[in-house]
Amino acid sequence: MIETKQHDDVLEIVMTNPPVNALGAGVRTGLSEAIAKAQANPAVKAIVIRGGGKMFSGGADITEFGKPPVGPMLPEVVDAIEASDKPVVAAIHGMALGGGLEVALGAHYRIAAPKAKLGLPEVLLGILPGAGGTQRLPRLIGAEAALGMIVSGSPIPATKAAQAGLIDRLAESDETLGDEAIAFARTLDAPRRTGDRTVSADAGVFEKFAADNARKIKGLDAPKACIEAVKAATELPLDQGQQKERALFMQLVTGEQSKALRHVFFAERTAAKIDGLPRDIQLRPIRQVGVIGAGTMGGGISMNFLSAGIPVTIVEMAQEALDRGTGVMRKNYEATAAKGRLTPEQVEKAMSLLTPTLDFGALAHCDLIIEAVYENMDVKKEIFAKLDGIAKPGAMLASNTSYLSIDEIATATKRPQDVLGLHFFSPANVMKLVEVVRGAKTAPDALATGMALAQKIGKVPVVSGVCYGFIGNRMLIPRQTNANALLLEGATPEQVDRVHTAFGMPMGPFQMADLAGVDIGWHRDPERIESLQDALCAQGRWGQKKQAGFYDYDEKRKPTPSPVVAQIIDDFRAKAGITPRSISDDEIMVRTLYTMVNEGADILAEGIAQRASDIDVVWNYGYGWPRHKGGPMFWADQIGLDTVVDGLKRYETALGGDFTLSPLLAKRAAEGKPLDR
Ligand code: TC6
Repeated sequence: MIETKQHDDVLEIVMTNPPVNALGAGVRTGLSEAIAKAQANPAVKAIVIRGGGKMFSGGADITEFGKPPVGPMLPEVVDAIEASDKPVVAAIHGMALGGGLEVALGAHYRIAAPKAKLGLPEVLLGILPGAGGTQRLPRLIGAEAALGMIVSGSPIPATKAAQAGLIDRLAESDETLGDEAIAFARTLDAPRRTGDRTVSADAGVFEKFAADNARKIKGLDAPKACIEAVKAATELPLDQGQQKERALFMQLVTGEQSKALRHVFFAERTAAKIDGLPRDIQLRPIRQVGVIGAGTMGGGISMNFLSAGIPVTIVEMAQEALDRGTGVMRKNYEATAAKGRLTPEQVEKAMSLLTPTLDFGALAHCDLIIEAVYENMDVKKEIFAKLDGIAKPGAMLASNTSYLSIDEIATATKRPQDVLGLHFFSPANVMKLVEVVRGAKTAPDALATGMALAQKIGKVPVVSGVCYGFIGNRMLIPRQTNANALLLEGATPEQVDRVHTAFGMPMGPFQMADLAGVDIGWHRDPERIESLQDALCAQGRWGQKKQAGFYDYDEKRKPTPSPVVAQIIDDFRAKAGITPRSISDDEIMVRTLYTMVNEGADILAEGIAQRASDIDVVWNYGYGWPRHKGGPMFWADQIGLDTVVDGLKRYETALGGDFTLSPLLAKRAAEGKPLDR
C-alpha cells in the first residue's frame, strides 16, 4: 500500500490503494512508518508524498466509519507529516479529497497537476474534515474561503487552488508532476508548517455565512459544526483547535445524519450493480440516439444526450410540435448559459447535434430509440410495431413510460430482447434518477448498456422490474390515496403537506400534485365528478400552470390556502356523509409515509427492486427524499420496523379494506431484522 523510492536525497512515498487510494488502516500505518523512517535516515533531505494510479487520494476509508477505530488515526498521521524535520511536498494529481487533502495540508508544500481537483467533501457525508482540515485550510486560504470549501463540500480546480494559496505550484502536466515535485523538494531546505500560522477573522464573518446559507443548511448538523470548527481556527492555537475539531467530528460520525448520508453514498454505487450479471459483459455501442416525441419529456431526455456529445434524432408527428419542442430545448440551454453554467459555444455545439424530423424512417440508423409519447398502451404498441420495421438489428428500443408494462409493449415487436424501460423523471434534463426497467425478455447486455449509458449522461440509474408504476410511482399510490382520503376525513392540504415538509421533503403530496398537474390522468369530462381531483379539474384548477390547484398561486407561484378548495372538500364530505374529525400529524405520518414503506417492502419481496437500498436511491434522486434521512427503507429500519408495523395497525381501520400489511415487513419486524441487509 505504501511504496518508497529514493531519488538521490529525496524520498518519494507513494500511496497505492485502488481504486481511490482511500486512507484505510494499512495506508495510515505505512505512511506514518515511512515518515518516521525518513526522519532517521540521513540520506533523506526532503520527502514527496503522492498517490499511485488515477488520483492522489479520495480520502478516509468511509467503510471504517461506525466501526471500532484502528490506529494510527488519520489526525496523528497528518500531525506526524507536519512535524517532519525534513521538508515534505505533496504532489497532487487527479483528486485530493477529504482526508486526502488533509494529508496534503499536513505537508509543508503542495504542487498539483493542472487537471487536479482539491476538496473537502466530508460535509456531504454528514461529518467534518476531522484530520486538521478545518484548522489548516483557513490558515492557508483565510477563514471565508475555507468556509466556502468546507461547508459546500465542492472541490475546486488546481488553477483556483493556486490563486487561493492552497497550492504553491502548478505542474506542467500529470506526466511531469512526479519529476517536478522531486526537483521542487530538492530546492527546499526547511519545513514550513501550516500549523505555525495564525488566521484571524471578524466574528461577524461566521454569523453572516450562517445567515447567507441558512436555507441550504437548515436541519443539518454537519454544516453548523464545520462553521464552529473553522471559527475555532481563528481563535485557538492548532492543537486546541484540533481538539475542538475532534470533539465535533466524533459527535457527527456517531450521529444519525452521518449514518444516513453514508448509506446514501454506498447505496448509489451499489445500485449500479446488477445481480446475476457478469461485470465484464459486452456493452452495445450507443453512438446515435433517437427520441420519439418532442414534448417536455422527449425534449428533456434529448438534452441529456446532446450535453454528453451524443447526436439525437428527434421525431414528431407535426411540424409545429417539433418546432415548439426544439425551441424549448434551446431556451433551456440558453437559460443555463445565462446563469454562466454553459458557454454560448457549448449551447451551439449541443444544438448542432440535434436532428429534428417528421420522418420516422430517420430512426433507422439509431443504436437506441426512446419513445416519450403520452401514456396510452395502444399508442405505444403501435409505435413499437412501427419501430420493429424500421430499427436496425440490435438497436435498443426503450419506452419512457412511467406506469405501463414493458412486457406488453415488447409484444408489439419481434425483438423483445431489445426492449426495456428508461424512465426519466421530470424535468428530465435536471433530475438524476433513471429507472431502468427490465422486462421479462430484456437481454442482459441491453440492460447493462441502459445502466452504463445512464451513468455516462450523468444520471443515477436503478434497475426496476415490471409492475404498475415501477418502484417510485408505485410507492406514490398508497401515499396519494391516503392523502386524498385524509382531506375528506378532516385534514387540509396544508396540514398534510406541512407534515411532509417538516420531515424534510421538498414538498408534500398536494404541492407535488399542483406542480405535476392535477389534470394528469383526468378523464376530461367536467360533468363526471367522482373524486376531489375530478371536482378540481372541472373548475379549471389544474395546478400551478393555472395558478389554481389544491392551492391558489400568485404570479411568482407562491401558494396560499384556497377557500374554493375548502368548499369543494366540504361539499364532498357532505355528499359522502362524512363528518370531519380532527386529524393528528401522527396519523398523517403513518398513512402517507409508513404506507409507502409497506409498499416498498412488497416491491422488495416481489423482486421488483433488487435491494432495499435501491428503493432509497429512487426516492433520493427522483422525489427529493432528504438525504440525511437515508431513504424510506433506511428510515424505516432506523425508526424500527416494529414501530412501522404498530403504526400501520393503529390506523388499520382508516387505511381501509384495500390495505394489506406487507408479509415481508411483518416478518422482518417480528424477527427484529432490517429491510436493508
Ligand atoms: C474523510 O476523508 C474524512 C476525514 C476525516 C477523518 C478523521 N472510502 O465513486 P466511484 C469506493 S471522509 C471507501 O464509483 P469514481 C466506492 O464505494 C471521505 N471507499 O469512483 C466504489 O466502490 P465499489 C471524504 C470509497 O471514479 C469505488 O471506490 N471523501 C471511497 O466515479 C469507486 O468509487 C469523499 O467523500 C472512500 N473514501 O469517483 C470522496 N471513495 O467499486 C468519496 C470511493 O465497490 N468518493 N470509494 O462500488 C468520491 O467522491 C468518488 O469515489 C471519487 C471517485 C470522486 C473519489
